[in-house]
Amino acid sequence: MTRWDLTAEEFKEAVLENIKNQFRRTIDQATKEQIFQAVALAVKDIIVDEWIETHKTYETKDPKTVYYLSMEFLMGRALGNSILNLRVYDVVKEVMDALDIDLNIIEDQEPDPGLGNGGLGRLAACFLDSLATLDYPAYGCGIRYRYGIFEQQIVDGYQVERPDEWLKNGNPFEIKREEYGVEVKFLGSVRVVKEPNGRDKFIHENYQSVRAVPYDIPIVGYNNYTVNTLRLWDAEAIRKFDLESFDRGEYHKAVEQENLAKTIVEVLYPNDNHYQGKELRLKQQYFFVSATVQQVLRKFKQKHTHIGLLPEKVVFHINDTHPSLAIPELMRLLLDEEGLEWDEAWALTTKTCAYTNHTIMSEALEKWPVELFSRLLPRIYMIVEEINRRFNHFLIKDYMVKKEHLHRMAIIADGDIRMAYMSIVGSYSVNGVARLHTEIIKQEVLKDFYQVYPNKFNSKTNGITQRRFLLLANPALATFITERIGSGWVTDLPQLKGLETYVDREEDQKLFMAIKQHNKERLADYIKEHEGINVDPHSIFDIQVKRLHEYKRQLMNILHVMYLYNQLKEHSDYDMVPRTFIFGAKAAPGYRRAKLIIKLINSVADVINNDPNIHHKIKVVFIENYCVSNAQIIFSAADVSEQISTASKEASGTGNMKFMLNGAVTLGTMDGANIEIVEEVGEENSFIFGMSSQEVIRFQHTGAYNPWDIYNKNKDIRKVLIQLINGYYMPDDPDLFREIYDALLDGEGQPPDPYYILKDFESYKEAQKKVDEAYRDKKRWAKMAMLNTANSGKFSSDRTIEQYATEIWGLQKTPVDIRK
Ligand code: 26V
Repeated sequence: MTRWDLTAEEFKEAVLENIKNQFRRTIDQATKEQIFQAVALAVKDIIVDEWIETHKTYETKDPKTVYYLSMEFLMGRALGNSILNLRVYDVVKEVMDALDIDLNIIEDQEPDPGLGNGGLGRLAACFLDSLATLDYPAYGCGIRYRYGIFEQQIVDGYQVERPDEWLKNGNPFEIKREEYGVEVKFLGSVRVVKEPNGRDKFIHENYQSVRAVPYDIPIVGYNNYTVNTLRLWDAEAIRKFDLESFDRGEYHKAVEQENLAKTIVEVLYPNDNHYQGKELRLKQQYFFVSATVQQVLRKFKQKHTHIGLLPEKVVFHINDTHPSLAIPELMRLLLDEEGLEWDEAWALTTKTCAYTNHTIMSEALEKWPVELFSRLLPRIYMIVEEINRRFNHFLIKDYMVKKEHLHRMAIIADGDIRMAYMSIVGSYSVNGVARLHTEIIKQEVLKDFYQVYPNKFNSKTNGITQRRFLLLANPALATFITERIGSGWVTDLPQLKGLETYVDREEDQKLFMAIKQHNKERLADYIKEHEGINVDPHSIFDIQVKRLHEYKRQLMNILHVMYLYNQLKEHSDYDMVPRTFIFGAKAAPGYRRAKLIIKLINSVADVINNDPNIHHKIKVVFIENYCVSNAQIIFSAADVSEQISTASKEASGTGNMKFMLNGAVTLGTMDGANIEIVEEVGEENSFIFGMSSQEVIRFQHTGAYNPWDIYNKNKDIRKVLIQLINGYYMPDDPDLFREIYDALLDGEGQPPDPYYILKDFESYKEAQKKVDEAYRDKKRWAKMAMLNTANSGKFSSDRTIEQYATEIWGLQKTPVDIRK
């Protein structure tokens, strides 16, 4: 059975059979969760035939393949997306309707696979969708974490983390591939012996090891036959069956190995943009990278006798530095297993690896202590040392770098291994994720490396998949668009430009805004159900959803809400369009200040939402547990998209693109991809404010910023700040938010207000005022919103992936044809 010849009758039969065989029940006895499992298995049945065909095609044609290595894949739910990409949504819906079952409720039974933190993991998921849709041979390679990103609850205004048990009922889409298991070795020591031919042989002894076993998840292309693979590695203990026969010493070791296996894949690190040198994290990194590289080489050797062909058939893409051990691991296999000389191995490695940088935040740059690294990965450390030694030598010889200046660029320095530097030296391509970000990398953060390797550096502006974030998440708007310009946009987003013809037609403006209204009501229902708050769907929906981080400045947003509330309290006739300020954000569990900002948002919400005297002009909502599945309800309901990071800090952002696609207007700084968004839609259709990245960088260099000057001059700001410490929002604990006040004004040893919140506040306030004015003019607003959708074509991950495929990876499209 393929997606093209599926009938309703067949599908229904398949679902009923699955319920019988899996649960010994009939459909009317089955729980919703069981029906979900049965439907998912019926869908998987369609997918698997095409999956097999795809891999047969790859087997025969033997095309170059990208292995996208990533610690994170923030996939979101698979069922709805799979049936949409298979184009069997209508058939499945018909069957469910006939059975009197609500398909949406069945979809809601699926746990949201949250194997990622935020932007970097979601980008990887969008890329997989585009790769499959564009017929490119690709694998996503990562870790099958037992627990994904924690589930956030808000208790008494505070974030509380609960484990995410996404595998509790099994995953109907995955297939365990026992036969592809490989061994990964840690710890121990390396003995060097001379071989008769004079070569050194490196023998890794007294190690502990685990067995890496892959689980494959299908990635269904849209409207084609391609089904690619997300390969997630699980860890199992080696030889666990003969535990009993071990003597005491070995028994101990066996238990250790058992524990090692269990702990490695236990949980996703919930940090975003903050590095901590944790041993377990390094184990995770080497575990999945070693398993992947070993398995890819094994497969390559089954087809090819000449290892020199490797770069023509394989590319390892390194998603941030987290999988950068692919570089020394590939070197190890080429040297120790294939017997290549260093120079040959290095030439192959540096033609096979490509690296993307996703952040310039210095606290996110990975550097592993030599002591830890060399103990855990003794052979890999020897290789990194040699890479460093040769790189230093090259700098001295070819670039006349003076010995005393080597330190700045060294891969190993001050007792640390700097992973970004190793990634650049070991890759043939280094890319940033938006134009500004790439420029900052080249001119500031990695300037020395840009001077040495100018040709490696390139820019690939991020993108998002319109299949999930418009076609699936906003069906009403999708239909509106297709009725006017046809359905080509689903795989060719720039066609949205065709909507420009309609932006001045009053009838279409009204329809467009009616769809927005419908989506706002859907979100209002969600908010009522989950947060118990009534919001007015006719108010402006002003939304900021993203990880909580100081540089993203959720604090500036809530301080402005406090300011508006003061205006309403001071002037009974204060004129503003009613506004609902919506937040959604997880904070890293150890990031104290971020968690305090969540508490502040909730405290402000409590006071404002319960004040009858402001006539519901402002509501503040914090949506619990922001994740891919509720994101699919949130983006389509926004009027205003808050993208207010301190300029230079947000590498790209991708939420900004999801809002734009769904007809929200950006209120933002000139940062990351916002710059390119404004370039596409025009400054007159956005609300831009704040310092430029150059100004921020200059201030950072000179340190010429004193927030007290602003505090003293600006009484509105002063009033808001004093409310942080006088118990206005926290009568029982007036000192709770003092930390925030202090950080903005004095900095406690740090520079004060390092993200320039007070500096940008006035200009943010002005921009917000303009939003209010613009919204009063219904036609003007409708046109702006429509123009945002119409001009979002550039931000499809299809465009991004075409650029990676042609400019970095050198892939050929390899379509799958089933109708032979
Ligand atoms: C960094 C770290 C540091 C070590 C500890 C664990 C951990 C986990 C995740 C990260 C990722 C930080 C980088 C990141 O997510 N960058 C985001 O990438 C998006 C996709 O390119 C981009 O749109 C966002 O602007 C950027 O912040």
